[in-house]
Amino acid sequence: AGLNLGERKAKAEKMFGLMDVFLKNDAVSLQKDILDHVEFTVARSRFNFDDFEAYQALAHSVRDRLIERWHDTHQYFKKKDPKRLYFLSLEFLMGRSLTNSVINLGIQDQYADALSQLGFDYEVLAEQEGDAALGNGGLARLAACQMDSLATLDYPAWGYGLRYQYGLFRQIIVDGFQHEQPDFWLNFGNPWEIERVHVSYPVKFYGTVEEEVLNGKTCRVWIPAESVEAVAYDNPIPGYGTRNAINLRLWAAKPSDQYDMESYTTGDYINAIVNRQKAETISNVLYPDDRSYQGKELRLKQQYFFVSASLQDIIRRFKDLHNNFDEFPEKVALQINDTHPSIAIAEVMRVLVDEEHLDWSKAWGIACKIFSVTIHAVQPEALEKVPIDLLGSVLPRHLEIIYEINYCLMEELKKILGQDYDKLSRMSIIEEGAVKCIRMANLSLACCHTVNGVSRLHLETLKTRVFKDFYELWPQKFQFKTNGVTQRRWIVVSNPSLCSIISKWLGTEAWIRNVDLIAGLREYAEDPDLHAEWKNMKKVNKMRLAEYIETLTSVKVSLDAMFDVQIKRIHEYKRQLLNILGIIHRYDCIKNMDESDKRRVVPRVCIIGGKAAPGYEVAKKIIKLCHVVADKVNIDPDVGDLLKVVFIPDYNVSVAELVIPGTDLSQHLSTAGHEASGTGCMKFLMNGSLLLATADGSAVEIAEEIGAANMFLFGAKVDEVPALREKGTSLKGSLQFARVVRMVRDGHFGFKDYFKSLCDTVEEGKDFYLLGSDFASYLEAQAAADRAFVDQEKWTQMSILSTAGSGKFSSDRTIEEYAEQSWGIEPCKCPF
Ligand code: 8GP
Repeated sequence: AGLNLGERKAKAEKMFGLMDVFLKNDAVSLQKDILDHVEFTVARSRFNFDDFEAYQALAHSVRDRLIERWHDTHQYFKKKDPKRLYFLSLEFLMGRSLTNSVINLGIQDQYADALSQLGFDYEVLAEQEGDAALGNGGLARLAACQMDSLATLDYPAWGYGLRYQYGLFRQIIVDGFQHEQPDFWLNFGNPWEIERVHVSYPVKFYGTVEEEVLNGKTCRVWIPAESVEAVAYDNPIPGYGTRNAINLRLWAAKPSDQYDMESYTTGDYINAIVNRQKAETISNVLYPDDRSYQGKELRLKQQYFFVSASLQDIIRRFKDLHNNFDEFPEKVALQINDTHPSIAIAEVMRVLVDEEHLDWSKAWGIACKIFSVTIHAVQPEALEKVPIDLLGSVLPRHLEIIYEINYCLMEELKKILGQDYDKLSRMSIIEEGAVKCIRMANLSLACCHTVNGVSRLHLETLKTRVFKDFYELWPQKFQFKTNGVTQRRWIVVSNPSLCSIISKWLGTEAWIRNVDLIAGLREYAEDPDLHAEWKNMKKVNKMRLAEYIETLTSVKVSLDAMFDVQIKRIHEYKRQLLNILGIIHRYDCIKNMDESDKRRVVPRVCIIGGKAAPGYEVAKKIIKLCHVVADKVNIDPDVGDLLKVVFIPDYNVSVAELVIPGTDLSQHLSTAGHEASGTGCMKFLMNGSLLLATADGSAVEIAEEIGAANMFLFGAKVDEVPALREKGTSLKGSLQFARVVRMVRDGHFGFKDYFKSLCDTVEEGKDFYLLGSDFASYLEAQAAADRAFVDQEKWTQMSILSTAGSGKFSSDRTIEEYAEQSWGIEPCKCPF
C-alpha cells in the first residue's frame, strides 16, 4: 500500500535477495522442533504426551518446513511474474497430508530417526491423522493428484476451493444398511492449513440491479442485499524433488463486518446475530451427490461464493503488478473443474464491464482467452442446470449478463445455422421448459477456448452425443487429456516395498519424477529374482490388508486366496450388482460341487467398498445385498476358505492406500460408454494388480499400453450398447443370470421384499445397464482370471507388466498436456 508499481517491484526484488534456508533437517534439529511444538503449540509437557499429541507436534514441525518453501516459492513467482494457472474446483479430496508431505520434502528417514530416539514410531503417528475429504469421488481425487503434479513440475499454479466444515459423510454400516454420519474433520484442529485472517473478501448476494449514468454512459449497477465474508485458509502443496510448494486456497464463510444497522437500531439484537451466523452456513457442508444436481439455492451460493472470492484474489494479484487488462490473458489461465464453477464466466464479465468499465466486446474477448473447462461426466443428466428464478434472485446481475451472453451466442449461431431452431434451442444457454433453466455447460462451451474430455473414449462421447452440436460448430475447441494419478501418493507413500523394488531394479529413483522410466521393468518381467521379491511384496501388503479386514469385520481371510477388489462410489452404472451376482454364481457353483471339484477352485476374497449417495435408494440396496450375501457365504462350512465376501465400510483415500497395494485383481465394470475415465484402475495398475474391466473410459488406453493379453477385458463395446438395449434380451441372454437373480428374488439371502425393486432394475426390458447381456462374458473373464492365478509365475509376470505399463497414467503427463495445450503456462522453478 502506498507504493507505486515500480516501487513494489523493487521491494519484491530486495526481499528476494534476503531469501535463505533457515530450518535444518538433521535428526537433532527435528527433535528439538517437535519438542518445541509439543510444549508451545500443543501445550503439553514434553515429559508427558501421547501419540496423538506427538502427531500434532510432528505435523506442526512439517508445516513449518512447508511454509518456508511456500514463502520462497511465492516470492519467486512474484519476482518472475509468469503466467499463472488458477484451478477452480468445488471439490478436492486430499486425504492425509503428513506422509505425503514428508516424502515430497525428502525428509522421511530423518523424521523417523528423530522420532524413534524420542520413543515414538513414525508410522504409528501417521495413522493418527484423519482424512481431509472435501470431495465425493473421482473428480475430487483427480484434482488432488493434479495439485501434486503441478507442484512437482514447478508450474506457477494455485488451487481454489471451499473449506467445508463437514466433508463427505462417514459411512457406518448397521445390520448391513448404510447410515451417514457427519464428518466434522476440523474437531481437533487442522495443522495443514494456515488461516489468513487478513486475506478476506466480501461476497455479495441478492438485491436489485439499477441503472446509473456514469461519465455520460448508462450502466447497470448491482445493489446487493447481503454480504458474506470469505476468509482464506491456505494449504501448502509441496512438490517432490523441488523446493517449490504451491498453494491450495480454500475459502470459509464468516459473517460480514458490515452490521445490519437496521436490526440493531430497531432493537432486534438477537435476530441480527442469528442472521449473521447464518452466513457461515455457506461453507458448512459438501453436497454428497456425485452425479445429480438439485438446483438448490445453497449450492448456487457455494459456487458463487468461492468463485467470487477467488476472482477478487486473482485480480488483486494481477493489479499488484499490472494496470492494463489487455495483459490479463498473458498472466492468467482459469481452469474450470467440471461445470460447477462456471458462474465464474459471468462474474469475470461483471467485474470487467461493471467495475473496470471495459466495453462488452473487449471484456468478452478477454474472457474467451482465459477460460478452459474439463468435463468429468458422460450422462447428460449430470450437467448442472440452475433454475432462472433462483439465479435471478441470488445473483440478479449475473442473470442479466448470462442473457446478454446468450443473445450474442444466438446471433452468432443464426448467422451460421440460419433458421435451424431445434439446434438453436439445444445450444442455447437458456433451457425453455416447465422450469426455465440456465445450462451451465452451455455457458462454459460458449466461452471456454478449450473443452476437455478425460479419456479418448470420453471425448468421442462428448463429440458424438453430449455436445454434438457444439462440436460440429467449433471442433477445434474439443480436446482430451487422459486422466492420471500421482505415483508419489499411489506408489511411494502407499506401497513402500514396491517403491524400493522399482528403484532397485531400475537402479534409480528418477522414476518418481519421471515415471516413463518405469517401463524399464519390462526387461525383467521374467526374472526369477524379481518374481521372488514381487511376490513377497504382494504377500506383505496382503497381510496388512487381511489384518485390517479382520479388525473391521471379524472375517478371517486366507493369504493364499486371490484378493479381488472393487472399491469406488456405488452406482448402477459402475455395476457393483454385476459383481455381487457373479459372487452368488460362484457360491452356487461351489455348493453344487463334489470334493474333488472343489480342490480345483481358486479361493477368492471378494472385497467391495464404497459410499452410496444418501438419497440413492438403489445404491443403498446394493450395499445391503453385499452384506446379506457375505453373511450367508462366510459361515457356510461347504465353502470355507474357497470364498469370502467382505464389505469395507467408510471407503476413503487412506483406506484406498491400504487396500490397493494388497489387491491381486481389481474390477472396473461400468457399462461401456458410462465411465468418463476412471482413475482407480490406474492406481491398481501402478501397484501391479491385474484389471478385470470393460472396454470403457481409460481402460481402453490401459489395454493399449500393457497389451490386452495382460488384463481381463469383457462385455459389450460402446458401439454395441444401443442395439443391445433395443433388443432387451437381458434374461434370456444368460440362463445363469436368470438363476442368480431368481435366488435373490426368492429370498435365498433373506430380505425378499426389500430386494424386489433391485431385482426389477435388471429385469428383461428394464436392464438399462446391460447386466444380463454382459453376464456370460463377465463369468468368462472371471474364469480366465482364475486360470491365470493358478500359474503364479505367469500371474507375477502380468503383474510386473502392469506396473511397467502404467507410466502413461501419471498425472504428471496429464498436467504437462494441460500446460501446453490448454493453459499456456511454463515451469517456474524456485532456485534454492
Ligand atoms: C468422475 C468420473 O465419473 C470418472 O470417470 C473420472 O475418472 C473422474 O471424474 C475424474 O475425471 N466424475 C465425478 O467424480 C463427478 O462427476 N463428480 C461430480 C459431481 C461431483
